[in-house]
Amino acid sequence: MKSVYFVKVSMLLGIASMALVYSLTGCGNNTQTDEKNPVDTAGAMVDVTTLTKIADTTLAQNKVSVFVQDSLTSKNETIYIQVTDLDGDPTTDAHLDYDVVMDMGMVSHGGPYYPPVDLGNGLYKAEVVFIMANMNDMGKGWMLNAVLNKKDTLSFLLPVSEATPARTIPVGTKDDGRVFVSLLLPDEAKTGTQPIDFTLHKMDHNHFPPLDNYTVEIEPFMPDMGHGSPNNKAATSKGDGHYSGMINFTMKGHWKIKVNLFKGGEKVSQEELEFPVEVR
Ligand SMILES: [Cu+2]
Repeated sequence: MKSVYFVKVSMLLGIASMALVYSLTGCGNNTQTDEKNPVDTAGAMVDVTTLTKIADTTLAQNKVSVFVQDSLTSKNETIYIQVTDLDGDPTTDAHLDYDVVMDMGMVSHGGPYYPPVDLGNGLYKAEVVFIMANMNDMGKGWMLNAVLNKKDTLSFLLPVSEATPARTIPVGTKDDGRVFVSLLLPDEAKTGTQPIDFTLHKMDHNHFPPLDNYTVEIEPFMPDMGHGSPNNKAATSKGDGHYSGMINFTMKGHWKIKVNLFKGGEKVSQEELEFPVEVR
């Protein structure tokens, strides 16, 4: 309890001071120009009817809707943006860009996000890491600013609540300062050996570049029973800040995954992170 609170407060202070530096230096360019290959197109079979619409808006010729899986929490999330004509038929020739900003009242800041992936049929996938939750009485919270066909800018308020347990945690590092470590495993997992994915982003003023030169060492253990598991594999870089490894949950129950960042065989994270997982 106490440590969670501590992480929140220290993260908030870090963000506030960063945002202050940002506004003082006035480096006003928050666009990620990195248009590399899409991270993955595995989501190409997304069925919009299974998603939850959280916002929409109607323009002169188009309707733009924002969908999520269930709801948004402070972690690595996938958002879907759909562009249709006024009758609801997909607009296939649209050009879409976006960024995310958190308005905290006195300050605002960005967060890590990836260029949109065109899934076809007017549907776009946007991967965003919400490094904190919206806070009551502190500004408008997270906003997604979409730019349609390089002319219409649309702002959508995003309801981002606290992820419990935490899935995106900042940690100090030797070379990259504060690094946001995001676990992409669901809150509940099944027994057995399975892939485990992370993303790593650092904070450079108001930019959040992905980090590729790490190894994410994982050690699952059961705190109530005092044992771990064999045959785990550290998560290694797949590019664009994405990491993949293998984790083995040998029985049902309450597990914790200890996480440390390594670089060139040396431990470079300043403290060990712990991600709780319920295995059913
Ligand atoms: Cu914030």
